[in-house]
Amino acid sequence: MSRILVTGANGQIGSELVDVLRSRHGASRVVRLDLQPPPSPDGHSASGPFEVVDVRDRDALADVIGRHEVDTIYHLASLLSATGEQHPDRAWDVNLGGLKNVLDLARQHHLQVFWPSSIAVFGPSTPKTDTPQNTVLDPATMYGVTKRSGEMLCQYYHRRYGLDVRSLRYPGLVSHKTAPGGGTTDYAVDMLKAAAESEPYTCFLEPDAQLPMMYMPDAIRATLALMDADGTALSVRDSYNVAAFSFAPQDLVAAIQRHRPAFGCTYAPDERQRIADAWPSSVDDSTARDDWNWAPEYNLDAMTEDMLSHLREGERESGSVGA
Ligand code: NAD
Ligand code: AKB
Repeated sequence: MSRILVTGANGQIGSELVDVLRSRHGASRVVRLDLQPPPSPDGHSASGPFEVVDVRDRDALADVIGRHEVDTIYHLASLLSATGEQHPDRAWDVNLGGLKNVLDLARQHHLQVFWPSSIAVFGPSTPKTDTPQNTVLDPATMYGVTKRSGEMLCQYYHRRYGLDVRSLRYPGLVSHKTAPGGGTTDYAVDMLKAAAESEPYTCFLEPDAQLPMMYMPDAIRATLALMDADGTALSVRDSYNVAAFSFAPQDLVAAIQRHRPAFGCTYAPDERQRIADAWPSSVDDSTARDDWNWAPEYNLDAMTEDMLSHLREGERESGSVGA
C-alpha cells in the first residue's frame, strides 16, 4: 500500500495538512516526519505512523521512504525567515540540504513532490504591488535565498529528470491550530491570539507594513488543488504565485475591533521590519488562476471572525476564558 510522507509534520502547515490528507486517504496512509514526536498528541493526531528523522540525513529518509512504500512527499521541513536570519548556516543546510535529499530520493523512487516556496523570494528590486509571476527575484534574507535556490532546483529536476515536483509561493499564513514557527508574518496570529484572550498586543512590525496573507484553509486547498491538477496544465515549474488578500497590522487591528472594540495594539518594530520591507505588499496570482483554477475563499473579515471564534473555543476548552 503506497503512502504519503509529510516532513515538518508538527509545524503550522504540517499539523493541518496531515489532518486533511488523513481524512482523504486514511490515517495509516499518511506518515508524519519531524525532529521530535508531536508535543501533546490529541486523539486524532496520536494515531498513525510517525518518524523522528532529520531531513538532512539522506540514509534515514531513504529508509523511511522504502519501509513505508512512499509515493508522494509533502516536504515542509524548513527554518523560516526570522529564525533563518538568526541561524543562516543552519537555514542553508536544512532548507536546501533537505530539499536536495528529497529530490534525489524522489527521482530514484519516482515520487511526486510538493515543496513550498514563499513571498520571501522577492526582494527590494521586485515591483512591490501586484508582483508578477516572472519578475526580479533578489531575496534579502538567507531564507529567501534558500527558497529561490530551491525553486530553481525543483525546476531543474523537472526539466532534466522529468520529476513531478510542484510548488507554491505561500504568502504569510494565519491559523489557529499550531503556532507559527519563527516567521515575519507570525505577528498576525499572535495579535489574534492576544485579542481572543482579551489582552493588548505589542506588534513587532510597523502599523502600515502591508503584506500578502492567506488563511490556512485556503492554503491547504491551494496545495491539494495544485497536487491534483493535470500536470500538462502546469506552465510553472519553479513556483506559483498564490494570493488571497493583503493587510497591514493596523488593518488587522481594525478588523479585530469590529468584534472586540476594546482591543488595543501598540507598536515596537524590531529587526523583522527589515525583512518585511523587502517583501511585496500584494502578489499577482493570475497564472495560478488560469492554469489550475485557483481562487481563495476567505477575506480579512471572514478570516478574523473564524480565527477569533476558534481561538476563543480553544481558550474555553483549556479553561482560561469564562463562558
Ligand atoms: P514551521 O516552522 O511551523 O514547521 C516546520 C517544521 O519543520 C517544524 O515542526 C520543525 O521541527 C521541522 N523541522 C525543522 N528542521 C527540520 C529538520 N532538519 N528535519 C526534520 N524536520 C525539521 O513551518 P511552517 O509554517 O509549517 O512551514 C512549512 C513550510 O512552508 C516551510 O517550507 C515554509 O518555508 C513554508 N512557508 C510557510 C509560510 C507560513 O506562513 N507558515 C509561508 C510561506 C512558506
Ligand atoms: C515567514 O514570515 O517567514 C513566512 C513566510 C512568508 O515565508 N511566514
